[in-house]
This record gives sequence, C-alpha cells and structure tokens, in this order.
Amino acid sequence: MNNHITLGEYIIENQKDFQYSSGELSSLISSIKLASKVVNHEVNKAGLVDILGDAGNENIQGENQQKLDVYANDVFMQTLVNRQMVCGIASEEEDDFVIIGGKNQTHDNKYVVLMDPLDGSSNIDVNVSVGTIFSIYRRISPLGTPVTKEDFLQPGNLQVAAGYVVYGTSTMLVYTTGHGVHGFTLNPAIGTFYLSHPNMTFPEDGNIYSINEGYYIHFPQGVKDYLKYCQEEEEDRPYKARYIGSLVSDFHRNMIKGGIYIYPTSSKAPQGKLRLLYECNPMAFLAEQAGGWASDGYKRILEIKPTELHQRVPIFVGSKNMVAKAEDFMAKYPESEEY
Ligand code: P6P
Repeated sequence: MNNHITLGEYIIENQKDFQYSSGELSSLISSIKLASKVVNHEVNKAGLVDILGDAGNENIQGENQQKLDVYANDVFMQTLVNRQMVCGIASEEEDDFVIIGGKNQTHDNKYVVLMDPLDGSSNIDVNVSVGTIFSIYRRISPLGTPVTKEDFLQPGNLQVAAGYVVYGTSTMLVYTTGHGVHGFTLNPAIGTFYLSHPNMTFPEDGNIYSINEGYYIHFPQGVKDYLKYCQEEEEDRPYKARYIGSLVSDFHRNMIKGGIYIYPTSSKAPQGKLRLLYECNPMAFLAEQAGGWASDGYKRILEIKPTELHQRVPIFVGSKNMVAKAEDFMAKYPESEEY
C-alpha cells in the first residue's frame, strides 16, 4: 500500500502556509500539475512520434506535429487560462506578456505566471532530460484593472511560488511556496504525483561543477581562476565536471548531491545566456529555500530589479559554500570590467 501523500493532498494540507491562502494559489499549483502530466506524456514518446508520425508530418493523434516546446507552451497556457487563476502569463515562447482575456481585459485574478515551458528542448532529439520552469507572483497592479508589464518585472524576492518539472528517468515536480522545497515523483501508471523528496536541501559543500567549458577562453578571468581551483590536486579536489546541457537536470542533481551550476558572461554572451525572469529567479528562489545560494557572481539574483521580460543575467547557483568560493574569485576583478 503506498503510504506517500499525493501532491493534491499535500497542497490541501499545506493550504494554510500559502500567503493570502485564498485557495487560488493552491489551484494554480494544481493546474501546473495537470499541464506537466500532459506534457510528460508527449515528451516521453518524442522519439516514437517521429516514427509513427511520418504520415505527412502528423503526430499519432493525427494533429499537425508541433515542436515540443511550442506544444508545451500551448498546454501550460491553456491549462492556466482554463483555471481562470491568472491575469497574465510571460513565456520564453512568447515575445510579449499575454493578457488573459485579451488587451485591456480587466481582471480580479491575483497572479501572474512566468515560465520556460520546455527548457533544454534541443536535448529531446537525443533522449536527454528536459524541464519546465515556472515562477509565480501576485500582481502589483490594482485588482479590476488590466495587467501591466510592471506586474512581470518584479524582483525575484517577491515570488510567491516557483518550481520545475524534470522529465527524466522519472518525472518530478519540485516547487516551493517559501516553506522549503518539496519534490513529487509521478507514477505514470496512474498519473499521480507522490511526495518522494520532502524538504530538499543543497549540501553546503559539494564536489560537482556544471559549466560549458567549451567556452573557457571566452570566460571572465574570475571564472577561469575558479575552474582551475576546482581542478587542482588537493585533499578535496579535483571536483567532478558534470554538464548535461539542461539547467533543470544539472540543478536537480546538484541539489541532491551538492554542486554548483555556472552560466557566466563571456565575450560571446556579454549578459550570459539564461533569462532572469523565468529561469534564474525561480531557480534562485528554490536554491535559497533549499539552503543554497544564487548570484550573478557579485550580487544576489533575487535582488536584481528586472528591466526587460527576456533579459539575460549570469548565474552561479548551488551549494552555498561553492558559490561563495566562486564569488571570491570573481571579486578579484571589478564587475565593471567583466561585462
Ligand atoms: P549551452 C538550454 O538551452 C539552456 O537554457 C540550459 O538548460 C542549459 O544549461 C544551457 O542553456 C546550455 O547552454 O550554451 O551550454 O549549450
């Protein structure tokens, strides 16, 4: 008999923890749960779709075959709209934020959602894990008025919830509402998420570093110095290099085993690659809630004031002592010279 609590039961049992516990945030998390099951079903048969969908480029439901990240975006958008919980959505797949109900639609819905519906989607063709990342804020514009861009450009320390779905060897939904980080594993046979990883925490130290060393010559000197530190022959080093090319997967492994993920600035990517609003902020909220840390190499990610929906920032995220050590190397070089 499975004695693990389900995600639905957990949400209800912890309803009181949600700020402004009106039940809307609970319902919002539940809608993300539903969408993740639908996307999981499609992601898990991606290879088959190519084989079975070769009849005129159709998938096995006979629909026009979409790129999976566009499909995932549509599923999450539709599920959120259907639940009538949010007044606006921002997505990596959408140029601008989407006003639920159309332009100038006034709303009493309290929340905005920002998401990367299928991060790392280029890995699907080679059967490597991918993920969905989401971030939830209460709107700052008055209820009953149209949602505005300022509702989306809030610093990460104002998030009310954040999380990810990792479509890996098993599918997990990991999220926080500011009361720790909790992981739920999907039993695909019955389509139910069970609490498998309560109170996930980053080990303070770790011996795994995740970065694309192919860009080494383009990195700031502080990053180059830190990488050499990781590779020195010492009592606790060299560390292991593990880089999947899927942020959610690298973050998830590092949270369980201890480690640091770095996507720095470089001469090829002067602001870094990852997006502040729907990649770095949610992962930073999760990291801090799990006892880890997240900075841009100099300052806390969650205190960066956003200026644009799709702006990029560098990120150093993971075990707090590893991030601190990397920051020590970055501090030797003034930020203004770095990027
Ligand atoms: P690169 C995927 O596109 C992603 O956003 C992250 O999931 C991943 O860690 C990174 O970019 C990979 O980027 O430049 O190393 O291929």
